[in-house]
Amino acid sequence: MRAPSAERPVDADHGAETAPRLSRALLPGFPTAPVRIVHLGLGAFHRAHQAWYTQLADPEHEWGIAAFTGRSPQAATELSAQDCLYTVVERSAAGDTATVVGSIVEARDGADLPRLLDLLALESTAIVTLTVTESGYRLDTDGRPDASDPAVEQDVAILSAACRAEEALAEARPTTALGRLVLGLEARRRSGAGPIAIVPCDNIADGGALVRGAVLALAERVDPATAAWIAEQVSFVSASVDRITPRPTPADEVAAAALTGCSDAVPVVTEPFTDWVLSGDFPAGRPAWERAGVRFVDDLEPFEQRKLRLLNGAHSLLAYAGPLRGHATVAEAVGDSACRAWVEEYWDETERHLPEDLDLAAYRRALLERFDNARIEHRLQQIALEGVTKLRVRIVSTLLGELAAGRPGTGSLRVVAAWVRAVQTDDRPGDAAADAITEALRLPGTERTTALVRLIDPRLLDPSRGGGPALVAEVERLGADLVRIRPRP
Ligand code: CS2
Repeated sequence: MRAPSAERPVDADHGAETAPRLSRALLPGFPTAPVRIVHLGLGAFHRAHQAWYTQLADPEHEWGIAAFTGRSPQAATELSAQDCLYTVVERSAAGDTATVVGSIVEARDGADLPRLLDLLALESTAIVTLTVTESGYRLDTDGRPDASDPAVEQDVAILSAACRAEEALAEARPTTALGRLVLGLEARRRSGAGPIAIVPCDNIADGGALVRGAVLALAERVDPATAAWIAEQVSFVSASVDRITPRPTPADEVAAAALTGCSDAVPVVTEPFTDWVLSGDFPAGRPAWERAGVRFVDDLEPFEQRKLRLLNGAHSLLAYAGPLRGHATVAEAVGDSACRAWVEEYWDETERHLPEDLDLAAYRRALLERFDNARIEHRLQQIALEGVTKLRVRIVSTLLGELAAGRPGTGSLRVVAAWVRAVQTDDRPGDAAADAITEALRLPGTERTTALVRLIDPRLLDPSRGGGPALVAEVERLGADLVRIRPRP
């Protein structure tokens, strides 16, 4: 759903170099709101989405965001140097418009745990939002913290020591997102600051319940008292989030300065379309996000499944099949009639597993229009990252549904086949499961394909579910097809 835009005046004469840097002193209308939201995972998507919505919904400036980075402190340093103001450039096929956003009031290195703990211990902090990527939750296929991940196990040890000894809390340095969250929640429990809402905003299904289960499982291993408090006091909200936001490039700075007349070292370019659907309770209050077009629903599943399977699933298909045909961006790939036909085939198949009352024909038309927007340079390489986690969330349910119905699931199997091909190229996409992929790649022929399919989901090899050797053979056949059909010059 498109929310109204809060545009700033533009001055096309200014260039990025000569223009004054964004600051709250320079621009009137951006008072620093008190922190009431903590965000984990400060990146372009958070800034183009949740922070953008918060500004639009909160003209009274009552809801400030303290945003913590993930691995590198760089985004916090750059944003802090301009009082946390930044430009959102909305790029449509027709042109650009710019909005300066000021709802982030503090940008912090994710390793600044003393500040995180201080904020979560305050009653005024009402919400924690997260964008840590699908694989950043470090879950196994059952949705529990992945015990084979050394960072998870290290955090269990750190948190166990910290939670049992009062004084050590401020000294603890967990490194995973959920480890940091559990530490922050323990600080809140000790301070008696009361209930809070956690809102995962990544492309995961039933994120509230998933993250609740994972946080409780982690807390259980650390300290049952912490777990009991979380179970009682913390609300986990599910979200479907949507706004195509490519990784920023240096050219974005020039575009932003031309629009606002201010220089901005960290602008973000995004599409005009945006959507946010939420389901769950906010026991300590929330911004009136509905003013900005956010929808609150009792049943999120149809919305999130439509988005994850149709938009994100097609993205993954293009991300692996597109480069095999010489394409670098979504717009290029979807402009190739072969790729487009594969997307349509995959969508036809997926539709059978989605509720009928979702106006899927209109949704699909709108998606093609968004993908066709060549002014948004959405790189396939960016989407291709973390294929194992993404395919599990985006593709597997449709594929298993097709197999259960006695059909071959060619549309979704092609995505698996394209991924299997893509991980065998020199330019292999990055993945948290890189070691397991490397191990699989050492195997010969069909054993290799089988191991890679198993990594996506072992159920695909289960004959009682319609999987097994015939499915693996089909993956190989579809993969060979993908590389046989070369792009026309
Ligand atoms: C993309 C998403 O990188 C990816 O995996 O599919 O980031 C996609 O652009 C967003 O979910 C759109 O809302």
